[in-house]
Amino acid sequence: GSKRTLVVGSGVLVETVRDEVRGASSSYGGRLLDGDDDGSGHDGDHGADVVLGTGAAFGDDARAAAGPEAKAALDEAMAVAGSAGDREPLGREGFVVARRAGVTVVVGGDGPGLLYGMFHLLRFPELLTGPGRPAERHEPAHDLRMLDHWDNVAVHPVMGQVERGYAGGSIFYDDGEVRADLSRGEQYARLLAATGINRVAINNVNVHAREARLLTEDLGEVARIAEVFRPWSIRVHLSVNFASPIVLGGLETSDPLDEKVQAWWADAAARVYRAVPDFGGFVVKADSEGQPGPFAYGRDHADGANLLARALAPHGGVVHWRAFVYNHRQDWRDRSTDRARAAYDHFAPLDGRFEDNVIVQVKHGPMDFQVREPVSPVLAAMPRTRLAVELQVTQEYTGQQKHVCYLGPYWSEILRFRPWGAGALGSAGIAVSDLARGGLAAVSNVGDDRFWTGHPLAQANLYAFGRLAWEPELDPSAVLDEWIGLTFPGADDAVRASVHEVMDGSWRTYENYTAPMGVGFMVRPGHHYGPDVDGYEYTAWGTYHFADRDGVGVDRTRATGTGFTGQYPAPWRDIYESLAQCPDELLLFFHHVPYGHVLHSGTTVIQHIYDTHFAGFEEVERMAERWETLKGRIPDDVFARVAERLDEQLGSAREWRDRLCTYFYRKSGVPDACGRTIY
Ligand code: GCW
Repeated sequence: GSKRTLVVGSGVLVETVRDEVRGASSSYGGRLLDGDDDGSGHDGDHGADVVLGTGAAFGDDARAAAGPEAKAALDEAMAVAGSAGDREPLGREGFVVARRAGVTVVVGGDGPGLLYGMFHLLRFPELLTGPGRPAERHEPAHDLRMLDHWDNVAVHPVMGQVERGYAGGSIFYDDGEVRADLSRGEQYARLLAATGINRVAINNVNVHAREARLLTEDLGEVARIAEVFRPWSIRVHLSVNFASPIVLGGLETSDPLDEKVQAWWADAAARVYRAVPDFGGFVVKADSEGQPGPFAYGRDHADGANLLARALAPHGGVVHWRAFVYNHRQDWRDRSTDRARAAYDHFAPLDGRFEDNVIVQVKHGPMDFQVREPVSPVLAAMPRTRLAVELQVTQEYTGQQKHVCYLGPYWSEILRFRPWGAGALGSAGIAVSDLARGGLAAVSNVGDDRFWTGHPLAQANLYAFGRLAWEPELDPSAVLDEWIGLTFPGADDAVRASVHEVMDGSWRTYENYTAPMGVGFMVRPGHHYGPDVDGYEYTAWGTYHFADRDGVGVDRTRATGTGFTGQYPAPWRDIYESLAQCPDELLLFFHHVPYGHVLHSGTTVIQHIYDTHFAGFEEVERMAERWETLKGRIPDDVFARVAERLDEQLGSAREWRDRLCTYFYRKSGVPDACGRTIY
């Protein structure tokens, strides 16, 4: 409505807030009150309807400008922003919202908090109208909320412009160069700030020759990108190649204990900070899938990570060192090697050896972003290390943005997982999100596609990641409703309900028609789209299901298998070990079982495979029907793009269903108890 908004404070981020209010006022009516009127914002007989400011800025002048009606809300907000008892004063990124006497006040801890507070009002417009509301204090659970781009500067012959990107080209690069026009990046920065993201790594963790040069020759270009993010409180990070001293510096070694190597990195870091004073730090994939690393010199990953950490420390930067280290040249005949064990085996022994500014970044599961995996045991094994949990927003293994797959519920389960159980007396154990003292990171799903994410509904995953990184305890279904409300403004309740219906259960639907009970993969090697049950079975990648005529699954028990269950603390080491206690949805991740094994659900493994695959396909049919009802009730282009992708999803789900059912029928010889068509 025609709100009169006063913004107080100074600095880049406060200016951003002013610009936003000015823009919103000119589109929706209302007015930004500033010094231009009569020296105060107070004109005629009433002051501001909305007051936004950083805590430090509310002196007498600002209070006078806000007008007498704002006093009650302002006093209350300031009190809640302050310290009390064992409560600390509001941090820089925190904000307080209060509404009294018809005035809404947002107090930001500092510029970032003010920015987040403003977006909070846009998300919950009811805070701008209606009756008073007691002050609410909001602060992020994690200081580091990061998106990683797997964007290449130069188009890679196999992986293209964006590795595992399903939304067109890169918003930063165009075949070999940083884009001259970064306006798309500006919109992206604003979008990310609105979800609460505050860090972005702008290049692929697989750092090829062209991309390596971002660290040296192209620093001016990196600075241009950083400039785009700065007004939105987002710091830029670079993925770097561990062999940079050789590749870029002409040295003969990149041994972390070599003094010349150390000096090279110290110099490199100093140069980066001269170009980008608020640079965030480095992301490193080392000794993984062909990337260079410390192993070449007989050093370990603490030596490697500390090398970079020491170079960055004087400037306030951090190293995100990825724990995704495993043998990708495994012999499938070798049953003693278990890829799931690798991250823990490499990293848990190093706990306590990392510098303070090292963050070990751990994929949420022990394998690789499958539709269902247990939570990585590394997250409970390194109490003296700052860990970050890495999620995958880009849908590499979850339908590649051709399928609807809302991942909020999955991430919520992961972040709420309690590695030490919930305690016999009901006292909660520690949640994974509390262990992640290095914050959350996720691979972005955004490209230069007109809908940003290829599938318009995949935007919800980007949104949910930001929201859950800020507050891991949020209900993912409510987060979905927030996204629907923001994306389809003005839509009626029935439209919202239909979109919700299509999306909310879509992760479990995807699971239903793909690899069963946590066994994973079964995708086409290389691009990872569509079914290929034995595609990886005899390869070097360590991703096997071991199906034969009698049964299926990976024996990861201590008693008879790879011993992976022993990487968990109690009670999970025992729950997962026990065939009787292991949750159905993870059964084939932990156990090799006969097809006739009876699940907790009461059905057999083989019948469960048939049932879930038929059900999954039917769920997609219902999603598509439901979507049809939205024709003409939401923007046509969005409707059409989603409809077209649902067609593809339907065909793909059918293919998954029939291949999986046929495969297991042929292996087991057990017919479907319901007599459905199996080929
Ligand atoms: O999931 C796998 C992907 C690779 C990726 C790798 C990683 C960037 O298939 O494309 O490489 O994970 O996380 O490093």
